[in-house]
Amino acid sequence: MTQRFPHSNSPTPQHFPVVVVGAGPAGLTVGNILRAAGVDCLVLETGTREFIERRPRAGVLEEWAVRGLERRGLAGRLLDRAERHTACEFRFAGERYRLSYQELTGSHHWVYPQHLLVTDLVREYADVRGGRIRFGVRDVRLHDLDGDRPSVSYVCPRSGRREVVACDFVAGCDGARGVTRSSVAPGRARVARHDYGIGWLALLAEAPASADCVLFGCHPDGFAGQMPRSPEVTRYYLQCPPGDDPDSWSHERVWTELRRRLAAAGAAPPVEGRLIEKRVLDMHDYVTEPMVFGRLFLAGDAAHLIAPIAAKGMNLALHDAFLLGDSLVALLTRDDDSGLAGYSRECLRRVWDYQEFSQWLSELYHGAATGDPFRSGTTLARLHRLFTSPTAAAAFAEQYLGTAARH
Ligand code: RFL
Repeated sequence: MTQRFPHSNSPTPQHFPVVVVGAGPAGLTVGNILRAAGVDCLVLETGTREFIERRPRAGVLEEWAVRGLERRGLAGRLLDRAERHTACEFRFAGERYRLSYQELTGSHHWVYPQHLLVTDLVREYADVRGGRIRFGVRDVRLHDLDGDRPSVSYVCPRSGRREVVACDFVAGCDGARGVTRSSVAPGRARVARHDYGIGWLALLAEAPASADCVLFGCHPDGFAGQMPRSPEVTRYYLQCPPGDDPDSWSHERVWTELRRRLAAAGAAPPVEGRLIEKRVLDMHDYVTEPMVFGRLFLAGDAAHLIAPIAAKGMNLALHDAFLLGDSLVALLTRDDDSGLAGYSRECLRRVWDYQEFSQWLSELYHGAATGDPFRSGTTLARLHRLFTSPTAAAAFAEQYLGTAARH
């Protein structure tokens, strides 16, 4: 809950036009946009710089998102180092089916590990654009969000004292486990949730990928996915029961299942390597509506979570951040509030579109493993349709690349 301006034991409360809570892709992009326009802001982050620059997560970026970063001067290193992906491959019923989405949409994906993007964004924000950022903060609290003098307080890791920062706006970019969403008074936000009832064992292997593109294995024993990340590291997913114990997945068991579920005629088996990350994700989504509460603007996973089924979360976080950063600049430098007024509506259109695609794709991945012969039959029909109907393939490609002219 938002709290009254607290008693401060910091010597002089400071003021920033914008306080950004969270230094992930969303928060750092907002911060960079503000700094480029000469707007002062403060980013607060619970992790250390080293920690956020090493945390592996996403890797697939849609082309419009990279163009958005490029337009804001934030894609230099990414465009030098990222890999361009133009196709994906489905494997089912022992066969492989390649879908060249670039041919269908003229658009492609970029593969660039999230922690490298975060590293680039921190460097640009803090070292190049002179933005202020406090790492390792504790117990962040939001105050007076409904007034025109909100503030954010936090415990400083060095002094152990609570510092208070007055501001005009708070950007809540602190991800799924942050505090900004829960600072909204109960009853003011509608949180829509969806639970897939499925777990994914998320793995990172020290090994090159066995194919030049993303692989989706739709197998009666469960989904398996391969997502190239870099020449040395590959991400894999294996469907498992939600809440499964990652330790029950030995090295041998993981590679046996990956080989089995990704097997197809003429396909090379996955390249075995040391597993450097192994954790179970319980697949679920949520959407918070609206995304604005007084002077608090939520962005990215703080507002909406999308299971990594269609690799959409970081793309949505960037979409929100572009809109929020540009709208705050318009208001603070030109007194134009039109962007902020439409912020929530504009973000949510793409959010719901991507959530719907994710649900649709989930059935494609997991339907064959339900044990229900009816759902197995319809899943197989859906898969075949992608490779027999150019219209169905084009619709898939448009949604997978996020290229619809309007959401
Ligand atoms: P983040 O990245 O979680 O950043 C939030 C930051 O806030 C900090 N924080 C706080 N700071 C201050 N005060 C507090 N109280 C705080 N609490 C937390 C955190 O330390 C962190 O630094 O949110 P953001 O910026 O909204 O970005 C969202 C993306 O990180 C997320 O959607 C993606 O990682 C999702 N995702 C994928 N998205 C894609 O677009 N393409 C992909 O290929 C893709 N693969 C994935 C994924 C997510 C995965 N996991 C971890 C569920 C693969 C996986 C395995």
